[in-house]
Amino acid sequence: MFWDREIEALPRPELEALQLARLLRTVRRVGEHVPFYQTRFREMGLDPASVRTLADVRRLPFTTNADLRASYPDGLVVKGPEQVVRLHTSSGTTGKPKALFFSRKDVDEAAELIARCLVMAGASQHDVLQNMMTYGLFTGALVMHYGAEKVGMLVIPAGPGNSERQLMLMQDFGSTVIHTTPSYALYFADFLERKGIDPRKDLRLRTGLIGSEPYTEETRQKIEDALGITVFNSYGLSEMNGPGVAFECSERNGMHIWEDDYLVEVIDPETGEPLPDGETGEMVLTSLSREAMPILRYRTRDITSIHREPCACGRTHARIERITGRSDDMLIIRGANVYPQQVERVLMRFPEVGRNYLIRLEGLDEMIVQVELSGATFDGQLEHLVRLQEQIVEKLRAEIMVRPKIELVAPGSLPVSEGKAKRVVDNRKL
Ligand code: DLL
Repeated sequence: MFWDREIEALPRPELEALQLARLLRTVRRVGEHVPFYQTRFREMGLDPASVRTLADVRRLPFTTNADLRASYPDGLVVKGPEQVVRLHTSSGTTGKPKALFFSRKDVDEAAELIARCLVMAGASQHDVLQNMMTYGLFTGALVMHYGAEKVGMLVIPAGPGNSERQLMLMQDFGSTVIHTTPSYALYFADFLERKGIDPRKDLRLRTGLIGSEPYTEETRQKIEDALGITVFNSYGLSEMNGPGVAFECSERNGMHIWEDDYLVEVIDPETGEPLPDGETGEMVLTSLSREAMPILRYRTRDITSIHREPCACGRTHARIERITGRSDDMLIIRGANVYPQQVERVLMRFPEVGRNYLIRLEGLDEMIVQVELSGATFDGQLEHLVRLQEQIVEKLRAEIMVRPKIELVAPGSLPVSEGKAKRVVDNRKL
């Protein structure tokens, strides 16, 4: 099923022609109306009129997280006739957030992209969406909300947390689709198990739109098994409208990135040089349709690869691989490079492992992984637990080249946040 077949299945030459027209328009507009880019172009000796092909995108300057923070509150906004109608922010871990502005057309286009994603996941106006993301400055809930209304779904703006109320809403209004993070989906599955609710029998859930945090294929499997739903990976970032940038189709072999609105590159994060399709590196995105606040070559820091071969679903837009982490997520532990996702992949392959984990780094480079067990395993025999602990250490050592200490803990005992999961606590005194 397509929301807008014409654009979703546009033959690639036409898609690229559309991209080029939009790129040229974007470059011209920021060159005329955004002092930040005017300065950059001048410093680089770049005449915006000399940008003529899609490959010329490589001659444009990168925009970084630091640039966005430095231009807070509104340094990147186009000083043009378009009315700005909405503000979102992306919270950083430190200091000021990044402020993102939307024109009326931006709000509408973001909703269009969500509508494409929802229909791609098999949703229709007969569905009830329980939107369990945070409403407010975060893009996650509101952008999804507008898109789901466009499709004609009944949207329940539940927001995150308060599992009792989530369950009540699900039961009373027959929610069929949930939108949440992988960490909350797993937490909620635990909650249902503790309440003795069998989602397959007692609820009408069918589909999970799960994103906003990295997660592994193993975690997807856990969520699907625990909630009896099909999980679609959903990728986005506030700088590019929030959710709806890339999303899985029914083939679930990568996420289609909406190339009519986003020009995607993958680069070597060290050198900034472009990498060929299929190679893994940092994704860089240029917004092609944003009116209020276009961004050129945004360094997402998300690690993935891009594939442009045709997809069996009929869509022509490229696919990106599941994000394996962020270039700034990488931990250096005793000289080894470790991504939290590697740890998650190993842990979630153990059926005895429950639904949450936390990596703690202490003292002089000591790695401790706290692992929640499933209910049945936690109540099991001590020898079994000791053996399990050893097996986890061995599998992790083989994957990350570091021998961690494993602490097996009770289900539901590790902290969960309403927003994004915090997987690493670094208390090292190095
Ligand atoms: O998380 C937007 C969003 C909301 C996406 C709801 C999907 C669903 P930010 O708070 O700006 O925006 O965070 C963006 O989150 O650069 C990635 O590092 C990470 N991220 C988002 N989706 C995924 C995903 C929203 N499916 C940052 N897999 C991005 C891995 C993801 N990482």
